[in-house]
Amino acid sequence: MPAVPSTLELPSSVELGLGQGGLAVARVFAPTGTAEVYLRGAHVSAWTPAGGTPVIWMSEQSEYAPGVPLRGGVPICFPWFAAHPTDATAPSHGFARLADWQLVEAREAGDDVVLVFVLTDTEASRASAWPHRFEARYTVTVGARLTLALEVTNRDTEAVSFEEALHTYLAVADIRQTEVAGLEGTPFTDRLTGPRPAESTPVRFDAETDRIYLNTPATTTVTDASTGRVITVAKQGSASTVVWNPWIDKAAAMADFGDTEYTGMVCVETCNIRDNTITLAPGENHEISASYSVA
Ligand code: TA6
Repeated sequence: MPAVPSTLELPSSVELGLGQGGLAVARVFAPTGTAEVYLRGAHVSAWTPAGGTPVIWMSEQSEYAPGVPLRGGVPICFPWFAAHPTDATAPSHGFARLADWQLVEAREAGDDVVLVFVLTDTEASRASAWPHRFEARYTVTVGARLTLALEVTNRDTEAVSFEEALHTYLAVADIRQTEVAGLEGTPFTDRLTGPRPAESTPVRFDAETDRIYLNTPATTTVTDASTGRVITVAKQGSASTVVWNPWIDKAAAMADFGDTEYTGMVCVETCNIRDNTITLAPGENHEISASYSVA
């Protein structure tokens, strides 16, 4: 399937080219911000608001090879989150981030640029651990804000359930001076130590942190005390949030993650996972979205 329909007209603010590893990439030059999106996984790998510094983080060690997800940016986790519950051979975080999405629309909207990517079921996906007919439509709006919206439609003749996450890696100057606020009062599951009671203070980082918050619509803020930058993550259609930093040992254990890179990133993930799994009747659709802004 061609990654871009030959009939697609691109505005002058959008260029299609080859990125790292020879992978197809769409580069966006809006007056209010720039961005890059690899067609592999419809993977946002960069977003910088005009006059600002990069907000999306990518590892210097990321691989750009078939079958290997990019490390950093905004991986789309679909139709399951983390390990598949029953199939140990299934890829972590689902197959969507490993698939080639099709760029079907590129247009200017005021000072913003809008890209729309589509992924539908394939013979490979139907043979996977999730044998369903679906359409996923991902709208990336680039400007002074970055807005990501994933709409999934059940194209099957039976009800379908799935997990989803916009697994966003945000750039910070120093994780040890960073806090994530907005989840106070919400209990969570620490993937390392199990269910934990709600905390009354923002999340701070002094060790590997991997927290799943369920049943929360909360907007979160990432405050980087060393630069004073505040990134706001506002979400719609999402009941779960994951906060992750691998810290020292896990960073060292990942070949596509530099040993000291953990200090420069934090994942704030906009999800519907675990108890917040989505179920759609035939023909039904659901949209999850996240909007990032910087002050
Ligand atoms: O979102 C947190 C998490 O589930 C962590 O446990 C860690 O595995 C991370 O995702 C990255 O997963 P990946 O499959 O991209 O290496």
